[in-house]
Formats: sequence, structure tokens, C-alpha cells
Amino acid sequence: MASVNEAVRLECIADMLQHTGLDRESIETDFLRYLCHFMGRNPGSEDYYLFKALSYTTRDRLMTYWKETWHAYNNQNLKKAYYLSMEFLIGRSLSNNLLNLGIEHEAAEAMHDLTLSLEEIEDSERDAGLGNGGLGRLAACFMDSCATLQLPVMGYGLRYEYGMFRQRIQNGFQVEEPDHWLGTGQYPWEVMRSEYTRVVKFGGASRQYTDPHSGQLTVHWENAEEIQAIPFDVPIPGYKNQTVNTLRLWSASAQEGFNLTEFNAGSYHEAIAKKSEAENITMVLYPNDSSENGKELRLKQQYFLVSASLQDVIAQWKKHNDGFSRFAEYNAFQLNDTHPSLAVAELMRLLVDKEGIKWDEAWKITTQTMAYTNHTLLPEALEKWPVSLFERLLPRPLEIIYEINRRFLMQVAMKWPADLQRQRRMSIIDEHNNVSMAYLAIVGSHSVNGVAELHSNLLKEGLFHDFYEIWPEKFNNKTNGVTQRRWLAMCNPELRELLNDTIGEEWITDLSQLSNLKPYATDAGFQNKWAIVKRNNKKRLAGLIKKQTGVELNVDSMFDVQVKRIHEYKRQLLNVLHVIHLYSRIKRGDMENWTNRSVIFGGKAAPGYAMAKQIIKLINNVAEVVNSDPDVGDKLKVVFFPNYRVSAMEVICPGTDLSEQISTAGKEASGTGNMKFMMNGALTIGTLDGANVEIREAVGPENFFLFGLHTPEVEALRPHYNPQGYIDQCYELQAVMGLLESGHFNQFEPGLFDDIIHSMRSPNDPWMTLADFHAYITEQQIAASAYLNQSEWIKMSILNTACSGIFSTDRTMQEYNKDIWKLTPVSVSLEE
Ligand code: T68
Repeated sequence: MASVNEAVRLECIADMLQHTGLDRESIETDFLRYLCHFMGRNPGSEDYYLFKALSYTTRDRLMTYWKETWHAYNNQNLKKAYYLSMEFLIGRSLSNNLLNLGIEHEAAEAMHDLTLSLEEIEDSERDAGLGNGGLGRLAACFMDSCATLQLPVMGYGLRYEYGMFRQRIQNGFQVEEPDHWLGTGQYPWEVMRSEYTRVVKFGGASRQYTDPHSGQLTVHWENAEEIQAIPFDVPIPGYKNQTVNTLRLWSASAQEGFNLTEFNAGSYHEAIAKKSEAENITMVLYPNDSSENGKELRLKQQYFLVSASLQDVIAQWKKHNDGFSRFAEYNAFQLNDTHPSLAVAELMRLLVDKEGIKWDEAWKITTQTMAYTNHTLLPEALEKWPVSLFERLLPRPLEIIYEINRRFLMQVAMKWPADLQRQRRMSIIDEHNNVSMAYLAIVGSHSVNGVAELHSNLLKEGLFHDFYEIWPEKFNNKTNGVTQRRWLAMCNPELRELLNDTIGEEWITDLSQLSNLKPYATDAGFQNKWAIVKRNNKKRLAGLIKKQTGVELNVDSMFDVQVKRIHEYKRQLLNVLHVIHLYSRIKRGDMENWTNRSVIFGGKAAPGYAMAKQIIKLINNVAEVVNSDPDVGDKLKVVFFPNYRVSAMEVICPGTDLSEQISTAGKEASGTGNMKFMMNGALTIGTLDGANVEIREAVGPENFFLFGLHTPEVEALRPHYNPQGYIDQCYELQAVMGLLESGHFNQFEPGLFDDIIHSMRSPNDPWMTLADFHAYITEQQIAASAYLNQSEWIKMSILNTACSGIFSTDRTMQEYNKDIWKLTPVSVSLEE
């Protein structure tokens, strides 16, 4: 590679800056150049092309800062962190990048000059749906905050050709369609960097050699299939700070000149088949958000991510350093759940086999650099992979895992010599010959964290208790957050203006400033403005719902929203029971203290999760009955919002009055949707689960609708749980179950909801839906009555926003940095 004189480099930067002005005129000029010259279109073309042209124009304006940031990070001795994640749920980028560059107005005016609408152009961007839900979106929020905090953090993920499936609702059922989000062309934000291509091995065998001269033992991984990992970089701009961090997504490709020459003419098809098998690795995102299904391809994806990323980091390291004695001082890896936990074995392999470092030294480096974040308490969601699969795909990493386990179990045996039971329990390889990825991650990391206070405590007391007893110092909490740039400034422009006018703009980079709103909560003039903003946002949401579902909502009704993955533990069913209860009240004429409501559901079910899919069908059938009943009218509306995704949430959360966070206590690790709603002034009805606990603490119990069993009560009740008892004691529940069981919502589809009914009636129902029913409808009535006093409600709404300051990922990232990564912020500054 040519080395460039510093003066030339600076000249080049100055030149780039000069040609990418942030003013309206230069934006317009570049936009037209891309649209007309580069893409051969014109301003009358479809919005998608306009979007692409404006994206390239915007990317040009990031590029100078991006290069400078890269330069700043690589030309000093500074510690960097790498966020390894199988998912980055980015959503759209145009409006976000314009906001962070500070050129929203200029871009809007440039488009206006051409009689185009920026909003419509932004709306034609497809979501980059490279994630399932909370875990993937969290990774994307983290990236935004790190760039804003000027932390040298790089994300590593996979560039799936097909992201999260598109959901269509047909006759009330979920139908999945492939999401070819890249379309026919390229993603306008990415830059391919083939010069950093890495090679990842699969299969073959591991063989030991003794060097005849030195007598040294070396291990070779032989006869493996080799697949190329090609990096595509996506820019992550900080908020108006000239920092642009990098998200590097790997795409799998067959080795160049792939075997075609080796194969004789007769094997041509096999050669091509092998090529497409290689490329399959990054073809599609697995759409399961909570249970692993043991698919071979998924394990390949995980190893592909980990191996390519670690090789990449090591190659960068070796450019500037001799040896690895200071590697741990300058590098940190954060594992987003267990999905990338093979990084522990892979870093050992690269250090020991490739770099010739002794085991003990390599282990020290590994444990000092790795840190693991857990995102679930559901035991069935803990990843385990059969040893037999490892033998076939990853023979050398498996040997390394055996050795890690052997040494670890010796440590356990020393600490509890008489406790064989415990040694068996803690083995990384379990009695069924499965590798426990969580145990591998805990053993190989110096930090293990949960994602909310309650969740982190439950990890220590339950799931990981044995490990907590050996290494209490590893365990810590990092309560999740969301980025206020996307989830307030960008998605709620009217509220942003009101906030800016009232408390200034500082909250955009320091969310604790929102507390300055508190004195305005009771100010009638301010309440009025707040109410107008909320109403406009509800209108916007109602407009979208009308377009998507045909259902017309009354904007004066309470917008009661539950959007998230469909899962039994999240208890969409409890919400449906409440809807049926309200319907039954209307039919009985029991209208005391009535509040008109629009109940909005949204979310995807994993394609193989039959019960979750039935829940979607039930919601749609109930909606159909309720919405077409002339007795109901405006009193109650129910909608299922199809294809819930990041860009939908950007319209949904600003228009919500009541946020449903009603999981069985002890099951939701944190939740982050709950924070987006709170920030946008929704009130929460929720159980004491995940981050709800901290939300309620922050806003005060008087501004939160709490109900339901607490975690210890759930566990104590489990052995005696008797759903029939709850039915017998509660007239309202009898009425609801009666309607459901009579087939009122499936008149032409007999037996359709039998499984759902059985599950709720079963004493083994792990989610104990009926146990919380009475408390839930009681609290719902309290919320309904509170809504009738609009001034009180608005006060509570303002206080929710005002107290949401701690739920910024800026705070979360500062905590990761202070306790785990210990990076120094780097300021990137360019003369203009
Ligand atoms: C979520 N987990 C938690 N998992 O459920 C949620 N899982 O409470 C928490 O707020 C959020 O993580 C962020 O910490 C997930 O979203 C997955 O998406 C997932 C994907 C593949 C395999 C397993």
C-alpha cells in the first residue's frame, strides 16, 4: 500500500471539505449530479431513486469526517472496543444522518427548491432489518451513542442479504415474505472494502506436528473449506461532532477462482453449488428472537462473524505493534449475548496456533479483553450446540473448548473438592454432549452483565449462581437505554421543537436535561402545547393505521399500544383478554367511567412458533368482531399493525398514550420499547419486570400504572398455580372465558383457539396469565379514569418525558466505558 505524505493527505481533506458544502446550494447541486449523471434519472423519477441520490449526497458529506476519524483512531496508541453482534437493527438512515450532520433544514430546502418533499423521500428508504428485536436495536442505539460520545468503538456484524421477514396479514394469519432489503442495487450507505477481506475455515481436521528441529508442537487445521469474508462498512455519525464511527458487516463469498479450475468439466455444477453454499452463510437472518433451533447454518454464521472480526482486529494490531504483550491494554471485545461467544475459543486459536503464544499468556489476553452481556432469563433460550456438530464444522475450536473446560473444571474441583454435582453442573460441555455457549462466555470473560437492575440480580441468584459464587467480581449491571437522537429528536419533530423552545437543545446530547421540564408539568399554557403535539402525533399515527389496515381511529380516544415480538411471556394474551372484557362491558351496557380506547397491537411471531401465530390470529379475529359491531362504534377499536419494524415504531411511539409492558414478572430482561414510549410522553401500565422497575422509580409510583405478581410471588405460586380458582373468583374473567370458549371470535373456524384456551387453563402455564387478570383490569380501569381528567393525564405525560433522562444509551455507554472498556474519548476536528 502506498504511504501518503501527511501534507498531501491534508490537502486531500481540505479539497473534500470544499466540495461537500453543508449549504443548501451545494446539496442541491450534488443531488442533481447523482440523480441525473450518475444514476441517469431525473427529479420526476420514483422516490426510491431520489432517496438514493440524496443518500449518496449525504454520504459524501460524512466521508471526510469518516476518513479523519479512522485516521485519528489508527494513528495513536489508544484503546479501542469492538462490539460483536449477530444483529444490528439499523432501520432507516437518511433522516438520522441528516440530523446528526446538522443539515436537515438545508436538505429540506434543497429538495423544496426542486419541488420535492424531503419527508416523502425519507419515507421511501427501506429499513435495514438486520435484527429480530430488542437485542439488535440495542446494538444500533449503542453505535449511535458511542459516536456521539466520541468513543473509539467499532461494530462488527453480518451483512445478511435477507433481513427480518416482511409480515403480511392474510385472513388474520401471519404470512412471511422474504425481505430482500438490498433490492437490486447496493445499500447506498455502505462502502465495500475488499482490501480487508479475511478467510474463514470450516470442516477438515486438526493435526499436531512436532518440529524436527526445535521439538516444538504446533497444531494445523487442515483440509478445511475456506470462505472469504468481505467487509462492507457503514458510517455511524455522532451528533454534530465530526466523529464518524464504523460498523463493519461481513458478507460471505466463495474463494476467488473458486475450485472451478480444479473441477473437470463434468463437476461444473457441483463447483457452482459449492459456491452458492459458501454464499449461503450470510444469506438470511434467523428470525427466532428467543429460542435457538440448533441449525448448522446458524453456527456457521456465528463462527464466520467471530473469526473474520478477530482476524481483522489482529491484522490491524500487527500493523502498528510487535507482539501481543500489550494487546489486552488496547483492545476490548463486547459480546452481544452468547451468539458471538465462540470469540473466546477463536481468539485462543489465533493467539496460540497462529501467533505462537503460550496457552497461559493467551488465556490471560482473552479473559482480559472479552466481556459478555446476557439478554435473557428464559432457560430454554440459552444456546447449546451439539459436540457432533462442532466436530464436523469446527474441529480445532472444539479442541480448544475442551482444553478451556478441562482447566476450568480443575479450578472448580479445587474450590469445591467434594461437590461432584456442582462440577457436573458447571461443565461447559453438558451431560448430553452439548456445548453451553453461555458458560463458555462466562468462563472466558472478565465481565458478565445483565441489562436491567432486576435482571442482573436474577442472573446472580438463579441462572448463573454457581458462576457468581466463584467470580462475584465479574458480575455487574448495565441498564439498557435508547438513543434520544432517533427516538425523540428525529421521530418526534414537534416535541423536539417544543422542548428546544422550553429548555434549550442540550438534551439532545445530555438527556438528564429533560428534568428541567418538571416545573412545566402543571403549567396550563405548557400543558396546552403538549396536548396539541400529542394530538398531532396521534393524527399521524391514525393516518398510517388507516392506510395500512383500513381502520379509522378516533384521535380523542386513548391510544393503548402493545408493539413488540409476539411471545407468550410478553403476554399479548392478557391484553386481548382485557379487550374482550371491555367488549363484554359494552354489550352489557356497563359504561360507568368509560373511556374510549383504540387498542393497537403489532409484532412478528417466529415462523416456527405456532402459539405466537395463533395469538396474532386471535387478535385479528377479536378486532374483526369488535370493529364491525354497531353497538361498539367509537367506544372501542382494535387493530393489528402489520409488519411492525423500526420505521413503524418511529410513528407509533410519539402517538401513544398508554404503553403496555405486561410480561410475567421475572421474564423480560429489560425491554427498551418501554423507554421509547416513556420518552415520548406515554404512561406505562406494567408489571414489576425488567426496566419497568427503574422506569417506575424514575417517574414515581403515582405516574405509573403498576399491577400483577412480583417475581418472588410468581415463583412461589408456581407449584400451586390453579387457573380455575382465578376464574371461579372473578365474574369478569368468567365472562371473558365464556365468550372465548363459546367460539364467539371464531364462529366459522371451530376449535381454532383451543390451544390458546388450554394453555391459559393449564396449571402448568408458565406465564400465569390468569393469575394477573383481575389486577390488570382493575389497573386498566384506574388508567381509563385518569385519562378522563386530561389536565392530570397531561401532567403525568410531561413528567414521564421529564424523568426519562437516565434511559439514554449515552448513559449506558458511559457506564460500559467506565466499568468495562476504559476508553478515552477522541475528538476529531477539522478546520473548515
Ligand atoms: C431482548 N432479547 C430482551 N433477543 O428480550 C429484552 N435472541 O428484554 C431486552 O431489552 C433486549 O434484548 C435488549 O437487551 C432479544 O431481543 C433476540 O432478539 C434474540 C435473537 C436471536 C437469538 C436470541
